[in-house]
Amino acid sequence: MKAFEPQLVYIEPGALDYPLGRELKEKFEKKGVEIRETTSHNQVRNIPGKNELQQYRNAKSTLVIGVRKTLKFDTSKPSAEYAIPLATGCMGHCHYCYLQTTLGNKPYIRTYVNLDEIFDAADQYIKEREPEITRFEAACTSDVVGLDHLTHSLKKTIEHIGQTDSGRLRFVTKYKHVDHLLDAKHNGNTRFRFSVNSDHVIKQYEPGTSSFLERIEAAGKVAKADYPLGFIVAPLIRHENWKEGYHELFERLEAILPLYAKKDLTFELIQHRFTKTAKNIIQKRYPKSKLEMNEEERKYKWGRYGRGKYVYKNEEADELKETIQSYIGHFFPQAKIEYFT
Ligand code: 0TT
Ligand code: SF4
Repeated sequence: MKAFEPQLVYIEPGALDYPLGRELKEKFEKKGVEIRETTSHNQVRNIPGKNELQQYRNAKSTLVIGVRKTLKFDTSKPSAEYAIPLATGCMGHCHYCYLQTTLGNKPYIRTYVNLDEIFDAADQYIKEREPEITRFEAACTSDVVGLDHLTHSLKKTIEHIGQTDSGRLRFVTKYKHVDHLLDAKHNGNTRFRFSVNSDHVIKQYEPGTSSFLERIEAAGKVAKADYPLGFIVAPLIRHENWKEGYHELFERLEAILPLYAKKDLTFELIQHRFTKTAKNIIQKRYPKSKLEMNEEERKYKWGRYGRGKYVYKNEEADELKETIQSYIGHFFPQAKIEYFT
């Protein structure tokens, strides 16, 4: 898996008021990538492609260099108190990805260059809660690691949070491109998580991401660099032979992970969910996908603002939870399971 390189770059004029904006412009000029100026990211239209599907595919290799205007952070339960905005969008093509609905018709990748303003806002949130710890999730709207070899904004965030007493950072990735993050002064304040799944789920539903082995190899490096390490097992899917599939996942994980990576380990478990809107979008964008989204076989869970979603029925969700918990208990008895949702 090669590190992401955009095919087309848009720059919002305000972005050039910031050092990172100017640096990125120069970087892509040198690489010879086509650069277009735009007045605002809402003006990013005309993404090439002769139909919607092609435009969607091209958007996923388009990078917008922009300024984050709202410095009010969203909440991010259950993984953290707040979502820290560094980027939106992702180069991956996971069929089940919730960004397909949450980002609406803006599937391009957008990175924010006004980092000092974002860090000031984070500092305010930390201060309000002190002496309580405040956790920031950097992976709510993007896979930031997959992009960071270009921007290093995650690296700067890691170092910024590393300097705080009560701030913590966490993010999750499916990419192996972690080398530049290994020497970041994280001070133990960042939990570096990798998304893992059964072989079936990774092969069927996660095109455009690093392989299982690549992710675990990267996880070993991250643990060696003394980051607290975690795994998100998501989405948990009851596919054919799922019990064997997930058993094999934990068995392989245990066998490959070096010993030092096992001493401070967390797991987060998220069952597959979808909305009606998501189902429609997925069927358009990945028409051959075998992702199972049969409303009759699911339970409807009411959500805020009428945005309900379909999850597994209680009995099936319980079985899923207990099975996975027992595998973790067996292979990683010292690890902490943070939640099942
Ligand atoms: O499969 C998507 C589901 O996974 C969502 O319901 C959020 C959840 N999730 C994602 C989670 O439980 N833990 C994580 O660490 C996440 C990777 C990050 C996250 C995102 C989160 O913890 N809490 C959230 O509220 N989100 C937001 O959910 C981001 C986005 O706006 C929204 C999508 O439902
Ligand atoms: Fe979505 Fe994560 Fe896959 Fe990117 S890697 S497409 S953010 S699920």
